[in-house]
Amino acid sequence: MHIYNTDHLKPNLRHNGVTMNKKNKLIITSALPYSEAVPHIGNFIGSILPADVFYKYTKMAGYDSIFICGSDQHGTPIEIKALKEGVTAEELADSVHEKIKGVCNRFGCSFTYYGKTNSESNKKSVYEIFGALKRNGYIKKVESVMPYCNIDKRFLTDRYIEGKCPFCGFEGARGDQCDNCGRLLTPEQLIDPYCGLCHNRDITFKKTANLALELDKLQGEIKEFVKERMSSWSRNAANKTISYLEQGLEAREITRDMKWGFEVPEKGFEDKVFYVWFDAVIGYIGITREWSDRWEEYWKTPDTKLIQFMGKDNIEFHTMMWPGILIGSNLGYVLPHTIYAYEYLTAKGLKFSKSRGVGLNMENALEIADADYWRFALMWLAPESSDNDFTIALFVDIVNKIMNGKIGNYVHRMLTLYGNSGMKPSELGTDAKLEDKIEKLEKEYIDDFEDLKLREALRCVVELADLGNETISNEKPWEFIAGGKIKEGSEEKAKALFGSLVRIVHDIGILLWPFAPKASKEVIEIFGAGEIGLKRLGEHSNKINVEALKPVFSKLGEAQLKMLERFEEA
Ligand code: B3M
Ligand code: ZN
Repeated sequence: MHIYNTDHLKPNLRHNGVTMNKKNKLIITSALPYSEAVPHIGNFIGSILPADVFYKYTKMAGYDSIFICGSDQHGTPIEIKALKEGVTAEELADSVHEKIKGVCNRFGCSFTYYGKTNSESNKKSVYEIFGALKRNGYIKKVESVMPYCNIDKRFLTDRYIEGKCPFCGFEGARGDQCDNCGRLLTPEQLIDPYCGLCHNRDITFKKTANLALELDKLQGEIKEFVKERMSSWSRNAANKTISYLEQGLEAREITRDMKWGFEVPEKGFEDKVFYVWFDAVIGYIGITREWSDRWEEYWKTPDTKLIQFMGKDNIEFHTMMWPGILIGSNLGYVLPHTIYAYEYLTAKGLKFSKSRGVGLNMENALEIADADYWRFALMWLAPESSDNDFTIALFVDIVNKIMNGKIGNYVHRMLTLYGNSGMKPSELGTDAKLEDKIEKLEKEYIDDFEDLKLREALRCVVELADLGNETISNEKPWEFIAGGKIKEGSEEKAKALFGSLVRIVHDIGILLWPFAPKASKEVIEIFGAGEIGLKRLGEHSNKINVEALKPVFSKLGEAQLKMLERFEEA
């Protein structure tokens, strides 16, 4: 499944499976984090981080790409948390939004724009799309009975009613979804429901009318869309979607009996708001619209590729409801090209869930170690094809043995050797056998990215360091040096060997960029400033400022280990 065009890369780095000749625009998105709390690192690895890593790659490769993300601000949890804290929902959502934006920034994320769903531009998009869906005959009024808590005196929307899942039997399933099997639910489906606020069972089901999106009418077109695109999705996204489609789609309510959200512009529904997921997916468009007047150039160009990263619990909304909204409104927006859903990164068998309060959040994480360490280690463990368990011991091993032990060590050893050799950059040559191996690994790195195997791409960077370390051990470059210069008679061999080994340092600097941007910059600056791009691979002999060498990565210290242990008990 080769999806992108790599024509603009050096011939030796071109991707084999080129399927297009035209340079497509790319919109890369991450699922929008709820601005209810700062995400835990398990949420971060589930979508923002891989989206950012991939976006950085596309920039290095020269694509016309934008990276859109933002805070998902509506919904019951935020309304209720604000109620408890004595602030308005908007105040809470905006203050947490600023925090998330800040911490993502400190994590080195390079969003083209980080917006929020509760914005004027998103409201415009929501109303336009809703209007079109209505005109096109895909909105109907549905009467339903909704649970009402007689103690709290409010409707218990979505997750504020809990009970047993009718599908898997999980206790603590919520009114909108079961956290265990991932199935979407309606409150009436819950067995033995209780109020998620006061935990009482004094619940009455009351009649209320809402508006629903007629996904059943769109089923045929959604099926076509899924069939056509599925081959470039992650397997979990494809499989889940197929099984949902086999069961048949039903109309889904897009309005709710609550106050916090966009009010519904429809007679008789003025006291309701749009359902959070309706304006959240449209948020991808609304946020781009706030970013720039050029938003339509991306969203309405038919060959734009929309590449969406998310956690596996967001699959159904993105593969059925979201395309249903786009197809039904028929306003010329592109449909998702790639849906890439991550499995869960668990900690001691638990999901790093903000609602359940387990695990490290992004802010705590940065107090312990710099962003590069987390980015690298999390991508190393990225749960691409199955759930993965995060442990402190693994984190320590990745930092100490791989980042410091393999990469940091190689960069340092090799540049020190080069510094001792007295060679000028222009004297560096190439060792044909080594160059072959380097280029093979670099090509693999690109292929992996093009196939969205991000953790495999990271492994290529480490293999490059392995190649360098092994070559140093076998070829003993220090034996070519005496008295601060290359020994007479071995110039040819030394130039070739040093040249390729220094190239490895330089190229590691470039290829690290998506994963560890700060370290990448530091390495690249030794070779002269300028933009980091794949075109620069192998261009290591213009300038080498060995004096600028600093440790790229260091081992975790005692104090850091102590802080980590604290979280292990949490
Ligand atoms: N906020 C759910 C989540 O963070 C939701 C994603 C919205 S994407 C449009 O898991
Ligand atoms: Zn209650």
